[in-house]
Amino acid sequence: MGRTDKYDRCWWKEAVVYQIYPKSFKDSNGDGVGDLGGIIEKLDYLERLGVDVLWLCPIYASPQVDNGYDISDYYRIHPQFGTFEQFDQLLAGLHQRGMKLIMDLVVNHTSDQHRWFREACRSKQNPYRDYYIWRPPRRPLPNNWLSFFEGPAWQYDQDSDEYYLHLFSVHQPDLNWENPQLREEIYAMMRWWLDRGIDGFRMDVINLISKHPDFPDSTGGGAARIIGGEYFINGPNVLAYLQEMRQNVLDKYDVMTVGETPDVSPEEGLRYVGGERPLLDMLFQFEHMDIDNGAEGYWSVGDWSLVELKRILGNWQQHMAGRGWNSLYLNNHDQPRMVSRFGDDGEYRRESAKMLATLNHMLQGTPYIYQGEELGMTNADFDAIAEYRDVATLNFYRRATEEEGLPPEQAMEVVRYRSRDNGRTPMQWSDSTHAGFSSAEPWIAVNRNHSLINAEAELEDADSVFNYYRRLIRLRRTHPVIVYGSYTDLLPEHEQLFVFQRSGTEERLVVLLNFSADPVPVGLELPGEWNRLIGNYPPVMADGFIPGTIRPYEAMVYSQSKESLCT
Ligand code: TEU
Repeated sequence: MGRTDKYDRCWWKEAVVYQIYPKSFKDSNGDGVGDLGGIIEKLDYLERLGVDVLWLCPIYASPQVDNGYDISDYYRIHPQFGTFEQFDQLLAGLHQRGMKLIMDLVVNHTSDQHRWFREACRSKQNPYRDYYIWRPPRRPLPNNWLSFFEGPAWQYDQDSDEYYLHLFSVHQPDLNWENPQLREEIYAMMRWWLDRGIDGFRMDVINLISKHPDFPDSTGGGAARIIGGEYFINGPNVLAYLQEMRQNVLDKYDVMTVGETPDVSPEEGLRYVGGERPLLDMLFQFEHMDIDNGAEGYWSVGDWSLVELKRILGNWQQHMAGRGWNSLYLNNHDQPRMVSRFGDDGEYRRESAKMLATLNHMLQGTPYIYQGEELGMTNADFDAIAEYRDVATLNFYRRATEEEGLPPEQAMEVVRYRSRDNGRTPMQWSDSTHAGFSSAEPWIAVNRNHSLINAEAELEDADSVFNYYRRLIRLRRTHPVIVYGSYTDLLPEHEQLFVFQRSGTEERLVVLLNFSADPVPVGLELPGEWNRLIGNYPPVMADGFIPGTIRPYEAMVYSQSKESLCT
């Protein structure tokens, strides 16, 4: 890898992560729901793609109100997903292939069916009562905080005449991290999974675990995108808890951690991932995911601009450089598909899928691929609300149409754009019935474009989105500048082009991306000899030169050796 001793090298910086949403990945036992057996079947596929790490969304015991983010037992696998025998087989299969596994850690809340919560509900004296957050009744509610999934964040418990806090659904009561015993239980559970051999955690809404002890009413003035957020996002003790977690658990293992952190700025982000001994390895920041929020926030759609996207991503690049580390993602199980959102899911679907992939793999940070992204999968394209399954989507639709009188067509327009189900339709493995995902009717409908977009076709076609991803991932292995080089935006004000430079000890790259359906002149002086590394169109110029015009949704990466410039 050349003179890499100059870099602060880590395996998780060099890795490419693939995110699996188990319910929608592959069904092996014909019940219409994806499972561990299905993932095991597809290990060769993942190895062929070339990814290093799998991130598995929750597979724990759960009533599935929020598809597994409502956990009723951290030490059991939900029977629909499989058994521990299969889990161990999956882990061994990955490790044999030199791949790693990280699991979702969901410890801001549990399911209301968790034993702790059931005990807590028995009486105010129960030792588990304090594992959750209870407030005495106050008219009309303990405070005005809202849940991420609609309505007040408080639920009344008749038996005890108290309210409990739930920042997500009513069936996801928030844990009380103030309680040291609860924290110890969580650390023990983490050690238990790590001792089983897993390689790290993705930590669900980890910056929400510490709430302001006075539970004040929100004046709505904070930057946070949800009422009350200023009192529970990056709360007073969150860093202390993470420090304790590191000391009690993470320091003892060579693992990777990525914290999911809504509403974190790069400055705040550095408090988690910066400094001599970072608390976490990297974060999922949300700024670029909030770019198209409309005037009424998340459930309204606004315009986004490339200049703003570049500003956000560039700002994270700059802040993390040499101080922290970025995670790179353009979609996941909570977000619309990236081609439908930032590219063109019609005429230029393939080109724009590859162009966006180039962006995600060429910035500094660890790229995350969300299942199906490597096929250029698009938004769900459902016609009726009855086809949607996501609790957040259905809650929004009910509020909008029943409480606020929004015409159903208007509510559906937002749902079709924004719904988390856009990313949750089954993986499109083939053009056969149910897209080869299952032999039975899937729990959520398959996208009707599976006859055109599917893994079988992608694997065969040398020019496919899938094979472009393989090439991108391979480049990372041979060009350390992709992982470690510094970042400079060369055209920050350009409205259609994203052009940036990466500069390492031996090599310089220029990445040129066209975010529009028009051919656009580059208008940049890029002296010297350039070698084309990858592109999503056939080259027009002889090697050595960068073309002056970029075609619709074109992506190109050019490299220049620094030595060649000096001699
Ligand atoms: O998501 C947290 C979160 O912030 C989302 O609810 C977000 O507001 C929404 O998806 C739009 O951006 C995590 C998980 O990723 C999500 O699947 C869970 O539903 C949620 O936590 C609760 O565990």
